[in-house]
Amino acid sequence: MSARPEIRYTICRICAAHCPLIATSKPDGALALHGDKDNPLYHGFSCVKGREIYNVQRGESRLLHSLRRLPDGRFEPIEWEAMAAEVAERLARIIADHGPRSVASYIGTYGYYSQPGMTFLNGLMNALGSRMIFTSATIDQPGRILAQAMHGAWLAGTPASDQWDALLLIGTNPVVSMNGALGPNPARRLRELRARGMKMVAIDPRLSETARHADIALQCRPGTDAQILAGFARAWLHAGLVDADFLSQECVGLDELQAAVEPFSFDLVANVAGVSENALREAATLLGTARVGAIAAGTGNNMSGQSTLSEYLVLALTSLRGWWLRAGDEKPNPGVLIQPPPAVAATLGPFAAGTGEASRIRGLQETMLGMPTATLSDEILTPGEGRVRALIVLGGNPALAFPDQAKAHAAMRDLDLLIVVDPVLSATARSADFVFAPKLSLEVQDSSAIYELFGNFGSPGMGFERPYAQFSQPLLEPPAGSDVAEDYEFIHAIARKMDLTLRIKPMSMLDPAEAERLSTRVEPGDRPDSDAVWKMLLNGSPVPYEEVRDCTRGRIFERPRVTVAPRPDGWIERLNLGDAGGLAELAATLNAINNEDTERPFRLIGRRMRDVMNSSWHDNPPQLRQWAYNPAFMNPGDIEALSIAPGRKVRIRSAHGDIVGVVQADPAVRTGCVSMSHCWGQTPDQPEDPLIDGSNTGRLLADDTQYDRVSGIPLMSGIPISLEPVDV
Ligand SMILES: Nc1nc2c(c(=O)[nH]1)N[C@H]1C(S)=C(S)[C@@H](COP(=O)(O)OP(=O)(O)OC[C@H]3O[C@@H](n4cnc5c(=O)[nH]c(N)nc54)[C@H](O)[C@@H]3O)O[C@H]1N2
Ligand SMILES: Nc1nc2c(c(=O)[nH]1)N[C@H]1C(S)=C(S)[C@@H](COP(=O)(O)OP(=O)(O)OC[C@H]3O[C@@H](n4cnc5c(=O)[nH]c(N)nc54)[C@H](O)[C@@H]3O)O[C@H]1N2
Ligand code: SF4
Ligand SMILES: [Mo]
Repeated sequence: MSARPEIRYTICRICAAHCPLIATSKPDGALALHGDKDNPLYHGFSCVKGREIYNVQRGESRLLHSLRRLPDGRFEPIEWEAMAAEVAERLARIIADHGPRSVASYIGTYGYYSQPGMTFLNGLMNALGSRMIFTSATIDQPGRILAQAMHGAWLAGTPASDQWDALLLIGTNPVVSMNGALGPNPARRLRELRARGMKMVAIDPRLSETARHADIALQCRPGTDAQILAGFARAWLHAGLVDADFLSQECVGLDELQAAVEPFSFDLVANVAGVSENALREAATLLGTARVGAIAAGTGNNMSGQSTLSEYLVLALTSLRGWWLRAGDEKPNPGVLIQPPPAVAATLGPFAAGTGEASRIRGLQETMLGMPTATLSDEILTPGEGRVRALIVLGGNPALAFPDQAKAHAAMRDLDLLIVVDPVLSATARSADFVFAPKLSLEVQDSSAIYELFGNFGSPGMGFERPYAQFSQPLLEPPAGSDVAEDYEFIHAIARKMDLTLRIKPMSMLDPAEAERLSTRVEPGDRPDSDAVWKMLLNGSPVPYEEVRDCTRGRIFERPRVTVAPRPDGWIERLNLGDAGGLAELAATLNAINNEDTERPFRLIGRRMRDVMNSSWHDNPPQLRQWAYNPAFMNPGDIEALSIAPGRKVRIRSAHGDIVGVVQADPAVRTGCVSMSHCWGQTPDQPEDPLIDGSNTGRLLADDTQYDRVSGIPLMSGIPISLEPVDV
């Protein structure tokens, strides 16, 4: 019998879905990766980004050593523990001179997907006494979490997708982005649900890969989601298509909501949003007559000027229909690695979104999501007490990702100390004083816990709808001759040199007393291995860590059934449909109805591209087969009217800046819109070839002119622009 290649299992942590992958060794020792057909939730799903992780992790751009900047600007390799000692010394000096607030951290995409690193970095910031913790969440979909402060959070959560008669998707394209609503294999789930009779309405200026399966697709003008949702609320209230029992028992503020949505007749909304009155009416009826349904939104509505407002209306509409799990319903996932909120039919909140630390910028403040990231550049560049002087970046790339790219790049350069944890010399790392080269996913332990956690944030169809979990063990040693360690080891080495004790909290969202009880002290002299760290992160997990650790192939766990309990007697909190701030913001949209900009007649809208994740690994050929840059997708009619040939370059100008893009015809894009992905291009000090590097749309965005009053997320989609052909 010939030897069969050994089959092993891992997890892709490129995006939220954390797909299980099967790894087999090729004769040359390389790993071939593919999806797991027998997996009960993913059913073999994987994408090219995941199947390429071996190649990118073993690719030429990977850093095999940490780097220190020399006085002449060049980098030299440095042994990582020695680097941690130098970093510690410089941080101590900065704190002595400027106070703890002068030290900030920024956690980007791979900070979230490297939970040991993120938790240790948060622990270090707490130990230093700085609340200047920034994450990508406040330039992403911050309203999704922060609107719950205004509306309240329904503890029992949302019904599972097999219950839905209808789904409303707003500004999200889960089939490509895995952004929730349809679980970990969205295309398949959508097919199954539609075969069962589920109807779908999509609101998106582009007929996206998901929206094209909708029964009704509302290809709206960007930035008109709140008006459309207000129109739905009005229609439901007029027609009595609301859950009157739920409203009377669980909600307050109905009269205020009713008054606030009254001006939003479909006649007016059709005009504002540029969609047909008939389609709006049909969509409202389809959704309003569904017994159980779900509403999920994404970056589209959050980035187009109505983040908290549109998400507040998502919650209000969900409550009008009573689309929450109710007493007696079974909770689909009682939890494996993550403690779910208590299964009771009751409301937590409303509560204050702000949580303490004031930003020095634009009167904004810290929220549950940390400090407002769109203020970080100004926190660095603006002189005065508390100015940020040192920044630790974990798995993020501000120089390509932040709105107002030129300012963000200048801010990175202005810091006294920039430390970047990144496997490549990213656009941001090029400005760093120290770059730490981490171990990568195939070389470390990992788990499905983060996707399970995302399922507890109150958005339907996010996370696992069954008690599923997977744990992965390292499949590879780091490359020969490398000097790498895990993100958390580096952060802990800094703490050790500064003689700081770190408190490591579990990943679950817990009340403060419980979080304190389940947190672990890591002393300077400790050397926790990865196993010990995961045990800390999963402390208090519904299934004990030891039972899950060996489950390297994802599976569904036997868990006792959990039924939602009725609201306990004396519980006073109720969902608030009448938040004054939110409704005032809705009223203000009535004044902004004729915002035509004749100088800038087009609107730049955001999108994600299937084969790349934000700025990561744009140098891997199999991921660039379809697009090696980020085209400016436009409706063919617009291209013809402008007499630009597809494939030609155009100068794209906003009120803030300009870039050159490459035009690509796409009939799915609404007339008047230019659909372009983010995190491409170069920093402003480098030449940028749009056909090779792509174009950085962040250069077109201002971070300080139009922004959300709660999270500070600036206008990042629906940007007024002009287009002009570029002569070669
Ligand atoms: N104009 C515009 N701007 C946008 C957006 C938009 O739609 N339009 N979207 C915004 C959104 S939603 C987001 S989330 C942000 C993204 O903002 P960021 O998270 O700051 O940007 P990323 O490109 O995701 O940065 C990921 C970094 O992690 C590194 N990395 C990859 N693998 C690993 C790993 O295993 N470990 C570590 N430590 N690092 C790793 C990559 O090399 C890369 O440098 O961009 C925002 N910016
Ligand atoms: N392949 C891939 N997957 C990714 C990423 C990636 O870069 N590549 N990035 C990851 C990240 S960081 C995030 S945050 C998630 C985001 O996940 P999603 O929110 O699903 O992001 P997109 O796929 O860009 O879908 C946003 C949709 O909003 C539409 N849109 C733009 N403006 C408006 C508007 O004003 N109103 C409405 N209603 N729609 C609008 C766009 O046309 C687009 O189809 O995806 C993640 N997944
Ligand atoms: S969908 Fe996301 S997690 Fe799954 S293989 Fe692709 S990049 Fe990896
Ligand atoms: Mo994001």
